[in-house]
Amino acid sequence: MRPLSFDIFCRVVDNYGDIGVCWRLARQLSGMAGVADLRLWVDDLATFARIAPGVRTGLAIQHIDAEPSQGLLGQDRQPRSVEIRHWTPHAPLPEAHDIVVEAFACDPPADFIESMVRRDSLWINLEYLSAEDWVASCHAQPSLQRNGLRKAFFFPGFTPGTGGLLREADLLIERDRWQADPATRATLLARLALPDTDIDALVSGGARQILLFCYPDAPAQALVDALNTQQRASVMLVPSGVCPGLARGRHANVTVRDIPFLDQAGFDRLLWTSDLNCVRGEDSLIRALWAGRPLLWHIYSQQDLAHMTKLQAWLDLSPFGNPVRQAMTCWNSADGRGFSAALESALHPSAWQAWQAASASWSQQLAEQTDLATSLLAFCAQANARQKR
Ligand code: TRH
Repeated sequence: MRPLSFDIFCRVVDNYGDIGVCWRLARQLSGMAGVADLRLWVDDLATFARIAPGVRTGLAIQHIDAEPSQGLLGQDRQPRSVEIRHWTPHAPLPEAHDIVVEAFACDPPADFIESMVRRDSLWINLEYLSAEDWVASCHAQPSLQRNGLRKAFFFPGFTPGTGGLLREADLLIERDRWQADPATRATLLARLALPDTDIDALVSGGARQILLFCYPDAPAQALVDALNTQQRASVMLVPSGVCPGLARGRHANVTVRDIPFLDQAGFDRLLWTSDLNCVRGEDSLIRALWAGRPLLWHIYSQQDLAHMTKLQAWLDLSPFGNPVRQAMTCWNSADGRGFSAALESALHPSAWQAWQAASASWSQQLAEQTDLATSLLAFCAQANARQKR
């Protein structure tokens, strides 16, 4: 079968999740044997550059390294690059590729759709992540288009019958190798420009490393309060600009520090070295699951509390015990008092051990599912083969 070429369209609505998911998908697909050319169209290069520092904001077309993470990855990496197109109203539009992925219903330009008709491209709408039951029944369903184009909805998901989760080949092996080498952690912490006292506390003083990546309404002070009930000190790492209402510096036994944004590979490594990962949205949740460490999810809020139904569906699938579920429900309801009490219970030594074990085994279990990029490529290859018959 001939390799397939891809266009991926990404509109940054807000935050980093739209480009986070598309960049990860583009990088993974571009390294796969069944994929020929790949273009990633992005309307907001400034946001993209925060998670991929190689991106230049003034360029209409550029090729950037798919796996940068300066100094943190092994030397045996083959450099791979991805073609980035700045998607503006006047961007020149080449002929469409075999497969056109629009992320989160972002609407490719009308002239480009005409080119898709000429090419008979397969049109994929990559949907948002949800653990709700209905996802499997809607996944991969065709949607007939008046212009004759074949279009399908592709849903990521946690269960068989969905498109799966983004996970690079050998990610967990790489994670285990990284976690087994303490020197790598020290290199990463040094890159965050933390004071030596914090690095010592984390590397040799037994302090708990907490990553705090949440939306502004998370009861972050209650997290600090709960950690302060513990004998073990904590160092909380907060990506710059996140949770501006939380004072930086010492809060008794908890130290809160700003850290710079990392590229995605560096961010993964930060998750792999933290004891508790507070993550948000869509992509950082999945990466924290692959870290196999305790996590607190701050879900992206939606109208009419639709996000609480999504959160419950995900908690129902999870192997977590009651205090953890309760903590996550309160974290997402801005219920600081309820959150502190639940988290204190979840940090009790036996509950903490159970949380750690459940996190590690869920990660392993989810990794048995086919990953999203592999499922997507297989789906596209099959659809194209059927079309040719
Ligand atoms: O930034 P987010 O809140 O994005 C959100 C969600 O995706 C939400 O579902 C969506 O509707 C909305 O955007 C439009 O959280 P998320 O999804 O975790 O994306 C963050 C991305 O940023 C992820 O790819 C990880 C990356 N990242 C880095 O690469 N380096 C960093 O230092 C940090 C903090 C994040």
